[in-house]
Amino acid sequence: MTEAPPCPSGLDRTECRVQGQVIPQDLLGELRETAFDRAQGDVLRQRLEEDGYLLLRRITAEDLVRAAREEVFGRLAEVGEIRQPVVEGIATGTSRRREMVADLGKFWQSVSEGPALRRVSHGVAIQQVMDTVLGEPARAQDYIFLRPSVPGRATNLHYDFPFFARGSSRIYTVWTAIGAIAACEGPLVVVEGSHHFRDLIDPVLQIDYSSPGSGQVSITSSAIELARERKSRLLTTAFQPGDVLIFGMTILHGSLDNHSPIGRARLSSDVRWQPASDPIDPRYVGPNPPGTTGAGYGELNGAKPLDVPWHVR
Ligand SMILES: O=C(O)CCC(=O)C(=O)O
Repeated sequence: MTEAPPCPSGLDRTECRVQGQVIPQDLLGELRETAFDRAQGDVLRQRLEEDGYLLLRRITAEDLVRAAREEVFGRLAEVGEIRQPVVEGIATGTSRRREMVADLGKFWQSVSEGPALRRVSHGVAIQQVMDTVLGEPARAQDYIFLRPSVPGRATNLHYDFPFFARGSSRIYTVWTAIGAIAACEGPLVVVEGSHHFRDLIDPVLQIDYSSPGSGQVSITSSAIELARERKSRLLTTAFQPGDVLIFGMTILHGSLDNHSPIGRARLSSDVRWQPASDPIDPRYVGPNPPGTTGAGYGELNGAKPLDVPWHVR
């Protein structure tokens, strides 16, 4: 991958910001890496249980990741949002998507279903990883959350339960870095030990996800204060192309701020995986998945033209 780093590579701690604030050094930590070995499913499961997540480096080959990046950013360049050369992912700050596209949801579905992207998000490499992690054949939902996150966009801390609570009770998110993501480009962040915060998790598990009003629990108060009060840390890393972070439905996660000084969009995908033998939530599978609300791909933040900021899921 040829993109030049916009801020120092590696985890430059001074570049880690959340909700507009630099994370104090004592509240910041690095996600622990695990080596992927197909013969060591037990070790992976134990680590997932302990840490609440698995960080596996460079799972998908770099040429496939690059092709996916070029495909997605190429589509966004067509609507005036990304500059050439598209692999650099530099946002123009403007958008012609509304004028050029009749249906924003359909447009986003077509980007989200690009063949090069799918070779990464649903490819052989991640399939092998998830078969190994689950210890049985794994299946991915078809619906994909593709996130070109420009400066000004970030994801608040949240638990994924009850969002993906129908179907299997053994669902994992596989979040994939589609290109390098430096500390200033809004990498994923996990709250250390938050898979044990019973006072937060238990009420989340009580949510009646089948009632129309039920939504996701998003922590909009200060992430830094939350880490301090709980004697925890915000864990992140400088992601490399093809890295994956795997986690369950009950760990607090979100993103750091993207404050790239050169306006680079951070590109990632997240997809839910589960044992193939478990029932699957019909909202997220099939040729036209209805999605959580029934609006299909149109309900996703990715469907919003890149000139719109967001600070929610
Ligand atoms: O990539 C992000 O900003 C958030 C990802 C996320 O919330 C997820 O993978 O569940």
